[in-house]
Amino acid sequence: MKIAYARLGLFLFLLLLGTAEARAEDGYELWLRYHRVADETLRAHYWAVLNDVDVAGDSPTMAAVRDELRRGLHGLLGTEPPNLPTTSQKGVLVAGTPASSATVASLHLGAALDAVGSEGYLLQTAEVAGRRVTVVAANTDVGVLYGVFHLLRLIQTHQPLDDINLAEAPKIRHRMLNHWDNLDRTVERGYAGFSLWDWHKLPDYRDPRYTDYARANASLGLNGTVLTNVNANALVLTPMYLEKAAALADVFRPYGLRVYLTARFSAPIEIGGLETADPLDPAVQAWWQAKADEIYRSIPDFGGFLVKANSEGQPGPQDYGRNHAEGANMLADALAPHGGLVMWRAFVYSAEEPEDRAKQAYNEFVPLDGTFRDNVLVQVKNGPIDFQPREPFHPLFGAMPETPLMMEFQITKEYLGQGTHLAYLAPMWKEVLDADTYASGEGSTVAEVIDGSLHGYAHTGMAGVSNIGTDRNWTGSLFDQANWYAFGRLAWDHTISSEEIAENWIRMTFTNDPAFVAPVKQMMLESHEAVVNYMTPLGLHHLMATGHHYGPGPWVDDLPRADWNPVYYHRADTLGLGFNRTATGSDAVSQYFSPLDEMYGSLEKVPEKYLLWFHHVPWDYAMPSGRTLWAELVHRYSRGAAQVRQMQESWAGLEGMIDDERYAQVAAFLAMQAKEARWWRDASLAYFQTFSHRPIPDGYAPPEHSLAYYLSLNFPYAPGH
Ligand code: GCW
Repeated sequence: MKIAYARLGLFLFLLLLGTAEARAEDGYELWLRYHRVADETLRAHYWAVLNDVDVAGDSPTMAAVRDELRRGLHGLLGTEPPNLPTTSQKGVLVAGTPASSATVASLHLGAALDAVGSEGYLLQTAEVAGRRVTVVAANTDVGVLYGVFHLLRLIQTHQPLDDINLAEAPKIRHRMLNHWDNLDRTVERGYAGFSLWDWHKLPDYRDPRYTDYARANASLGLNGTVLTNVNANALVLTPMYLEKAAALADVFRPYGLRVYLTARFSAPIEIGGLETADPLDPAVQAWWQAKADEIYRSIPDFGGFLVKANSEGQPGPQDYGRNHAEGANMLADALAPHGGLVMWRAFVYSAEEPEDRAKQAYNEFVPLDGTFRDNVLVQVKNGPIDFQPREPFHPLFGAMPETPLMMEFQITKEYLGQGTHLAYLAPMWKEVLDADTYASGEGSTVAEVIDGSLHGYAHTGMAGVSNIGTDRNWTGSLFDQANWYAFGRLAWDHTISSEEIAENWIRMTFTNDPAFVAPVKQMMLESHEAVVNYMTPLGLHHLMATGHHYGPGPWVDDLPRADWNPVYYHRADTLGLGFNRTATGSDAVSQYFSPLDEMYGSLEKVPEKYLLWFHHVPWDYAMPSGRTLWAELVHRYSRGAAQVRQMQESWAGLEGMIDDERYAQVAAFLAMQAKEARWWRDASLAYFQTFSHRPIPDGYAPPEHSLAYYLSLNFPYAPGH
């Protein structure tokens, strides 16, 4: 079926879709849930404004635009206008670029379009020949696609389409998902089934789900995806797998989504038959150059390599006495002729080094500032340890003015309740993005570092470790969809509030009913703090059980490396609790710019949320609340557990407002979360009490079981490991 590029009446435009199949409410649609606008007046308004649809251009991307509009408008508006009298003035929707659409060209949007760049768009109400026109205009087809998703969002969230005047452009250039997906389809830290990539059936079978994945990412403006785990397998660089990756790239291309792969540093040995992977060896360099040429022959717009090197056992340049820049630059040189990038991770900490793990990446990378090639970005986790429920921002942000630093967030909730707990992560990410590094005096936020405005980086990026898998609802838990959604929205524009993102998501995913939206938004906004409270309050960190990281394990002290043990991080003893990172301890505070070094280093001035991150604090220390540290700890753990019970109650009050299927799954998961929050609280307090030797204060329940009971729990097959 070929759609004419000329103007079509909405009725005709939608008719060409055919009949929509009824779908069960299983979460598959994500936030792209285009269900009928029930309010007839509003629907009549949309019918009037969008009475004709004029989508110009015949590229695959414009075909995707037409497909999405048809799907969206068909679902939201139905095939026939409501029985209400619509306004006499019928409008037209025009979507295109000045090159593809005569109407767009006639509007002379030059300067405004210049300002939104190659991926941005304008969404405007205009008048052409006396007729109201709603214009989605961009410089490129993918910009048009992003704009159309925005328009659909306005309708999904029931915004009227009068006098729109929006200009949108991404603040960050490389907006990436990182899949920690293995070639055998297991997913490291994945809690939503197996990998979406069915390598065995690729390239011949292109699961339609790949297209829906691309649609979802494009709806957020994500433009890159790393298909494979950073704990990399060199096989993905062999011809057989490159052909498979190329098939995925073909599916994703119309949606503006580029494919990247992880490069195992020792690949020249493993699949190239060389004796070494030394980055300064000419044969090694030639091998990577030939490999890059080969990749670009099948994936002409290949994005580049993401690399984890000399970290947790992965091979790297240090195996040959070379530094991270020498390793990254060698790969960068191979990719440069093709315009490819290297995203080199800064998540390194050495097995031999006795230094505080929180300090090691900074020590390793700051001296290399300015020595990386132009097509290298250094990818830094949000905090200096490892995706904990709360960490202060990583001190590398602001400390490498000559090297583009990109942000790595973890969307999958390895340390925040994994596949079931409701934890909306936008507030956690915003806390980091909005943190002031003081790198160039007051007002130098982490966001300004990574969006390039502070140091003028040529490349800017944000990566999110994916939480997506084969589960029908994509993310295992429905509320984990909100984290994929929030990551994408923040990668596009880090200034949007957590609240606005949550509100959009709830309306698009569930319903616009304010009686549902308000309490659910409240739950979401408080959920991250609840997790911090029942797992790691007051700056505690890395207390999860070994390996799978499921459940509490603050007592673990027998792992081969000191810094894999929770006891390394909490340092509980009879005197107190917490890691002394002040000048009398590891002096990690000195890696922060003034006045943060002094603030974090002072017991009086350190923000309470980071107290035990930076200080070893006596059990009877008087907290701002008037409680002792011990009593405050009991209070926080108890509050976290209570917050979850509160969420459960709020949700119970919403029964009947959405479909039973999704309601029931959330209710069941909240019940699990309540049980596990209590487990976290009780196990942690039972354990810390063996050091504090103080009673549980009046009014707080004692742990339900003995410490021995919690120690005996064992989950050999917890997922994601
Ligand atoms: O968070 C830790 C995880 C590892 C992961 C590592 C990393 C991919 O426990 O599973 O490995 O970080 O980020 O490299």
